[in-house]
Amino acid sequence: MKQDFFNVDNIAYEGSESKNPLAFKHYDAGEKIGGKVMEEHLRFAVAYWHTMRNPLSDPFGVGTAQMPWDDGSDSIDNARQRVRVFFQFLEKLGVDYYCFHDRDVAPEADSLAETNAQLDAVVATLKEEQERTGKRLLWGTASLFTHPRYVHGAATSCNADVFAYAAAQVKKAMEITHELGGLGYTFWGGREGYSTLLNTDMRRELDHLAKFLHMAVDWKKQIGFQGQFYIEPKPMEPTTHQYDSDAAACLNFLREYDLLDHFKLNLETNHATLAGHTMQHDLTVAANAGALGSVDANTGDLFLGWDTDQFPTDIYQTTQIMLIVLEMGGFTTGGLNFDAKRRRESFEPVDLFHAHIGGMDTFARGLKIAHAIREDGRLAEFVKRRYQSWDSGIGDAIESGLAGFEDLEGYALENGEPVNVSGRQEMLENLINEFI
Ligand code: XLS
Ligand code: NI
Ligand code: NI
Repeated sequence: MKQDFFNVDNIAYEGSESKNPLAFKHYDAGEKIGGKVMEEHLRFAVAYWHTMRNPLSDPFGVGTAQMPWDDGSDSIDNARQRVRVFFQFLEKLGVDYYCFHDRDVAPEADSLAETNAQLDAVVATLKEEQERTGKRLLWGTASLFTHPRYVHGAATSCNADVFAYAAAQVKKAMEITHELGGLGYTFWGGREGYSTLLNTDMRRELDHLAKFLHMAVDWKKQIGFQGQFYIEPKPMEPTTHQYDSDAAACLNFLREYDLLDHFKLNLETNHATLAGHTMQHDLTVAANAGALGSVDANTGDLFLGWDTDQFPTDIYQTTQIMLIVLEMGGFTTGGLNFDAKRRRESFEPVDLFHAHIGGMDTFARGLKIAHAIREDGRLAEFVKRRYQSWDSGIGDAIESGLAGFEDLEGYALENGEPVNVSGRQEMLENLINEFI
């Protein structure tokens, strides 16, 4: 592509002394942290929907984003032009992965057949650009929430025809993800939930959702798609209650319907906090189940109670995330997808760079700090010692199933009042701050 719409050079690492706003201060793709270079640890991805398609509108005002490359039409030429600009952006930013919804890349036509044909046409351009640049698809997905047909949900719609339509759409989205060599496929249940229980048969809707996912698993086998399936939890918005509300709810659903072997979770920071959890909490729940797959890297606003999808800037938070990612041995198929948008006031194309540079540098620092905390070892050692009563004696007997209530009564009568020691929360908070 000849025309450069950004007027920005490739973003380089200049080190922490640099005052250049269009440079990395901490993210140095090739720098080794532990056994791996930073780009392999962090596996950043850019979200097509926010970067290329989000006009930055809000409930009170129209979009403000300047997109000089976009003629505003639903033509295939325009869709292809966006793809080329997007890859130019990935190249300049130095990010290797991206994620998209089917409807982000190609417009919906009057019939499903026509829509699929349009999608194929744009996928050919995506493929060309992937081959030209070596960039890869971290995961694909289908938008089952934008079109009015999904007003009552998709797989959980009261209308069986809508279920069928959604199945056809996901089938196609899986096929193009496969064709593009995608490393994963995400299910976010945009409208899989309810606005009121007065009109809802929850049991039936959940059974249908499970059927839908089983069909997807079958289709995956049939087409030989080896990528990882993810479920992305979110508690609410657009619906009052979403069935995939948090990590624990998703895991319970997957276990109940015998789907756990086929799915991992894609956790989003702003969704965890909307659910009333820290991201650290949801990550830990998923990791404990061996189901932590990928991360939608963003953050919410302390004062706004909705999914504001802001770029991560909080080093404390990225440190907590990277502590858990390092503890599980790093990402395999997943990565850090910036499911994040600029503020409505940041409408110039160059702001896309500032936003991503900030997110990447914040995660680079989180990675370095988390690695240093692990090398230091005091935190892990403290936790290990806190549970040492379980390593021998009565604790060991309980854990090994050798003691029952009677044995424990005998032990407690003999042992007298247990002696506790402090949890030292403040000391540990100070310890973390030593590294930040
Ligand atoms: C919306 C979700 C969505 C998914 C992909 O809140 O985060 O963007 O990541 O459908
Ligand atoms: Ni997301
Ligand atoms: Ni979100």
